Amino acid sequence: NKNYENILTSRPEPGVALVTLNRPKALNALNTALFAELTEALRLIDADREIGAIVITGSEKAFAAGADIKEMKDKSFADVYQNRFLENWQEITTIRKPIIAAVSGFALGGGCELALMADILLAAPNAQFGQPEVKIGTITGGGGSQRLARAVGKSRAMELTLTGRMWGAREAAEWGMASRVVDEGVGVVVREAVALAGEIAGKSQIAVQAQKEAVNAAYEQSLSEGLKTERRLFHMTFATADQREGMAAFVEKRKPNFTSS
Ligand code: CO8
Repeated sequence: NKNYENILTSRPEPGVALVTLNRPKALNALNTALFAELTEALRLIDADREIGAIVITGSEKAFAAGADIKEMKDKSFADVYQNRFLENWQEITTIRKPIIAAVSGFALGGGCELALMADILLAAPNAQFGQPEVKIGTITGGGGSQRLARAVGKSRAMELTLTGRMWGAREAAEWGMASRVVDEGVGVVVREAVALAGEIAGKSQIAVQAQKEAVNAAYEQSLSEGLKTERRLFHMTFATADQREGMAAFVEKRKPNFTSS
């Protein structure tokens, strides 16, 4: 485990990597340094054959309170445009392994957008989501307009981004943005996310990653292209040892021994 300044990484159970955003004094505001560390850590985890799924979390009080306003406030158009400010955020969406966001407390602005980049979102009862950019004279810049609209629908996305009001865990789950609200209690959402990640990591990694790619096609491609992508990936699994092993194990009434090959 590398030592980072703004994040913590650990392996809470076999096959699972846990990345904890760790700038508690700034409520995990996402500055350039934190994001550079996060993307580097995720790239290393993606290349690690021991890991099958990833959990990203923050603290009890804040998943992340947004992009770092203190870092942004004096930047000019030329600065942000020419230096492609925060454009590297989208690297997270190129990670092959499933990413679960375990959200407690504030997930605002870029913090909400980061949670929306995850493949699965679990919310603690105290989770508070929001896209408050409009209140500080700017707009969503990390996918809030696109991913939030896809997750909750146009009318809600408009209302939420145009007012900047917060919404809670229950609303997020009702609207389909989060898959569920977990029980009350310190760290429960992280434990649930780690258990879910462990369950996923125990499957064929090739199948898991192809399945993630296929679902993501639903958000990137037309229906007919997405269906074609799915079918190609489905056919591709027939070139893997894991497909032969999985189906043989079913017929022989035994547990499969996946080798991710
Ligand atoms: N940036 C920098 N510092 C922050 C941020 C932030 N986003 N949020 C909180 N902090 C700091 C505070 O300044 C404070 O520091 P200090 O002790 O030095 O004054 C410390 O964290 C604790 O915060 P508060 O005292 O404010 O704590 P409260 O419990 O009173 O309030 C809130 C918590 C409601 C979360 C409040 O801190 C807040 O409103 N924060 C700002 C939320 C916000 O506006 N976020 C959106 C930022 S814009 C954005 O994210 C754009 C994303 C673009 C992505 C582009 C990708 C390409």
